[in-house]
Amino acid sequence: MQKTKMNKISDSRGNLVSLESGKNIPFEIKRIYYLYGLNDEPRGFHAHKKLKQFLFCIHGACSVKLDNGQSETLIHISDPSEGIFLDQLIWHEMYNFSQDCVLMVLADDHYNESDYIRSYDDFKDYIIKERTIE
Ligand code: T46
Repeated sequence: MQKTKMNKISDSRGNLVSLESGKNIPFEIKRIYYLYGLNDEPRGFHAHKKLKQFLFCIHGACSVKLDNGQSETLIHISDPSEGIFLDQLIWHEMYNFSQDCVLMVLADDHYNESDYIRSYDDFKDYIIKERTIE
């Protein structure tokens, strides 16, 4: 649960980062959404049962807490060429947004509310059940 550095193509005009399904993004991208105009209210506080995502802070900065049910990782993200892979079944919380923060998220599926686990207790129960089945 760490940041991934993407290849940055830089020249005198600035920087370019290319994101490609199945190459530096380990899934087929079906949806892109972005968050901006954020304030001091934290977001997230859920996990996804199946959805895989890649999160980029393409402007400004924020902090992301990731929790796989066994350990927590706190990541500060402010470099547009760095992304965070949000695998399925990772509880995530985002906060400390700078005023100019723009979070762009690539997802491997369309929006589906039934894929969300929005209670931490339910998340813990769910991963215990998943691990018992494996
Ligand atoms: C995630 C983190 C990183 C839609 O209608 N379509 C969409 O594609 C999305 C992402 C959300 N929505 C609706 C669902 C809610 O009624 O927009 C509303 C706000 O969503 P939510 O409270 O889930 O927002 P965040 O910032 O807590 O979480 C979002 C994503 O929902 C989530 O998948 O992983 O960003």
